[in-house]
Amino acid sequence: MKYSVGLRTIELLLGDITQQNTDAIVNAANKRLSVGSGVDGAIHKHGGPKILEDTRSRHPMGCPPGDAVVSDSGELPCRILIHAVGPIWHKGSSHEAELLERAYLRSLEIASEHECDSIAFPAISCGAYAFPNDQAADIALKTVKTWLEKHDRPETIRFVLFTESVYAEFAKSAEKMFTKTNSVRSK
Ligand code: AR6
Repeated sequence: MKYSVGLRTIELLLGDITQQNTDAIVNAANKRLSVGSGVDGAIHKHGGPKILEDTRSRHPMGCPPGDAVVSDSGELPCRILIHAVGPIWHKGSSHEAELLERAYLRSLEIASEHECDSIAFPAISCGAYAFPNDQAADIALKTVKTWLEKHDRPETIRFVLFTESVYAEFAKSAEKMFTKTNSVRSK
C-alpha cells in the first residue's frame, strides 16, 4: 500500500529489508551495536563484516535506546545504514512510546543530514523487544507522517514488514490515519 503526505509517499511492503534499494536502510539494533538476531542478524549477514567493523570504530560506546547512528552499508544495496535502537517493552512503564518515537525521529534526522531521498524502516521493537505491535505501528506511522508534514526529505518512507501479522497491524494503523483519498493500492 502507498499513502501520500503532500508530494511525499509512505509505503507498506511485506518483504525483506536487506533487498531494498532505498538510499538508507534502518536496522533495529541493540544498545551495544553488537550483532543480534532478527533484522539485525539479517543485515549483518547480507551486508558482510565491514558493517560491524565500521560501526565499532565509529561508535565504540554503542547507542542508547531512543537514538540512532550511521555506519557504512557494506554489501547492502543502500548508500547508508542507520542503526536505530528501540526500547525493550516493560509493560509501558519505562517511557517506551517516547523512546520508540525518538528512534524513528533520529533515523529521519540522520537520513536527512545525508540527503537521502528514500529510507526503509523495519518494525522497530516489534520482535525480540516485544513492543505491542498495534501500538508500535501507530507510533511509527504517526511519527513519519508528522515528519513529512514538516520536512522535504526523504521523499519516500518505506516500512518493510517481515510477517503477515506485523504488516496487518501497520495496514490497520494506516487505514485509521490516512483518508481514503490519499491511499493508493500499489501494484
Ligand atoms: N526484513 C525486515 N524485517 C525483519 C527481517 C528482515 N530481513 N527480519 C526480521 N524482521 P527484531 P527488535 C522483523 O527482533 O524487536 C536483535 O537481536 C521482525 O519480524 O529484529 O527491535 C537486536 O540485536 C520484527 O517484526 O528487532 C536487538 O537485540 C521486526 O523485524 C533486538 O533484536 C523487529 O524485530 C532488537 O529487537
